[in-house]
Amino acid sequence: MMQKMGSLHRPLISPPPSPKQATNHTFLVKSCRLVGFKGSPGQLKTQKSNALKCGFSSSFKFSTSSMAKNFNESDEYSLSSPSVKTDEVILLDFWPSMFGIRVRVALAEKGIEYQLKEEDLRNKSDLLLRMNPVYKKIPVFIHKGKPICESSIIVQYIDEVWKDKSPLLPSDPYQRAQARFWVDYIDKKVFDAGRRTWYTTGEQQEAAKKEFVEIIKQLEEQLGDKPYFGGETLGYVDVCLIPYYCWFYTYETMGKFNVETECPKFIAWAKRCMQKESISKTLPDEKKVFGFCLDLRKKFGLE
Ligand code: GS8
Repeated sequence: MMQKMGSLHRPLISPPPSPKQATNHTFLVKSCRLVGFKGSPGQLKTQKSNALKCGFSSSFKFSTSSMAKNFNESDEYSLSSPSVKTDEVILLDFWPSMFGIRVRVALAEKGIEYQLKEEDLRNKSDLLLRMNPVYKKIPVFIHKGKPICESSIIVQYIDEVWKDKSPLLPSDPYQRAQARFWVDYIDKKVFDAGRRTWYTTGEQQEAAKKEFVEIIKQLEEQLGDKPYFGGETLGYVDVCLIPYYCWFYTYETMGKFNVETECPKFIAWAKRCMQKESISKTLPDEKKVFGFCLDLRKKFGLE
């Protein structure tokens, strides 16, 4: 049975319901609107109790990027900058998603205010289904009412529209193609191998650990002696790769291995990135991600 589970291609944080889970959705974040909370203490209590249902009683924090605002379709916000209206920029997201985190990091790097709408992936909002009818997945970036889907495409879009601050993609076409190549490599390799380090057991898990380290070694080689994949400054590859770092604790603890011993330069790069506020304030707490995954493993009978 374990064998079968590990070989299935299922989305990491929205597994299909098993008969056991079909009646129990409490491990999912249920429509949490916690960012920039402005409600009454009573409302806050309700929100906390929803959060506790998600299984993060000890580690749950009511804070994320200061750039993100609580979303409500009827809400209006006063704007700090006339050129960036918060009602123009909405992100449909789910907090542990490395794909969503990419977009949040890009927005933080550029200093763009936005409204964050946390999705319940078991009960997707009409807005998500309307904005991403093809894949029905987060993240979806809605700019002036128009949706952009797929995290790497969203990050490129953000870079093109807000080009004045913190350019992410190189201006040289060849270098740009190289950056895209590596993000494509990350998309094809890191997510899947990473997932298998914590979501499988036995031989499959052993193979996943080896594969994961090989992938990271390949990336480390590409980094070379540069401070960032983008060179002297944070770039497109960095933004698309760093969200995985808050999952490393889960991969390493559940897989019982250590990436740093094999890839010290890669971990030094990740720590360097974490010194940037746009990243440290955006990535969720690694222990919170771990708690989330532990719950999933239990639900799937892997614990
Ligand atoms: C992947 C998005 C994705 O898998 C991207 O944006 O880069 N290639 C896309 N989103 C997941 C959550 S993160 O694992 C999702 O929305 N799943 C819901 C579902 O599959 O129903």
